[in-house]
Amino acid sequence: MEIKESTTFILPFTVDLDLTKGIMKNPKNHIIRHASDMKGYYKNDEALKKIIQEGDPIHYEVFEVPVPNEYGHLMYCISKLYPGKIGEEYFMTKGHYHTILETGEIYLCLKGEGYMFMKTSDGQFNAQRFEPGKMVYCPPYWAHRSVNTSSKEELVSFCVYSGDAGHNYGEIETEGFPKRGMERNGKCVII
Ligand code: PAN
Ligand code: ZN
Repeated sequence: MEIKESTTFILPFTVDLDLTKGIMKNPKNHIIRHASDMKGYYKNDEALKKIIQEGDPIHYEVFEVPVPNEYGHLMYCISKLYPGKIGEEYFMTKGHYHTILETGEIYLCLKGEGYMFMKTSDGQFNAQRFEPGKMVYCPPYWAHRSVNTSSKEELVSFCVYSGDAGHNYGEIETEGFPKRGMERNGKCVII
């Protein structure tokens, strides 16, 4: 067997997921983002400040058992985005491009409802619906963010992407997405 320098040889393993709770058991990394980690992302800064002052609730969680960050390996995680709104805008993840732009990602929705918002650096925008059993394919070159449009349920997805993809948050942090998920008359409008 020839082992390439680019791709570390590791032993096979199994991971336990709890699909009803939307968690990975014994994750090695557990990222928790609170409302206070989302400064500058929402349209209504004042509404965000108020929510931070009123207890700074958890916004979303990511559970990972990481593999080598290398070509050939497949990174995977569970992403759990809580329901809520900042003003009229539904809770969302920060969103990012992959550092290696030419790497895509699969999101399998396990629970809840919402959208995957995607955009390209030349201004294209695309929104795909999340419902349990729907798999959204985020192709290479597209930045992506999840939006939870439920009033009561978490949006839980299982994600798989290339081990060497990396995350680039900088551009989304400053430029955002061309559209937002807003509640109008009890429904989500993308404007
Ligand atoms: C996902 C995201 C996860 C959290 O695992 O990292 O949903 O969203 P942010 O990274 O935008 O905070 C993914 O797309 N990984 O590549
Ligand atoms: Zn990603």
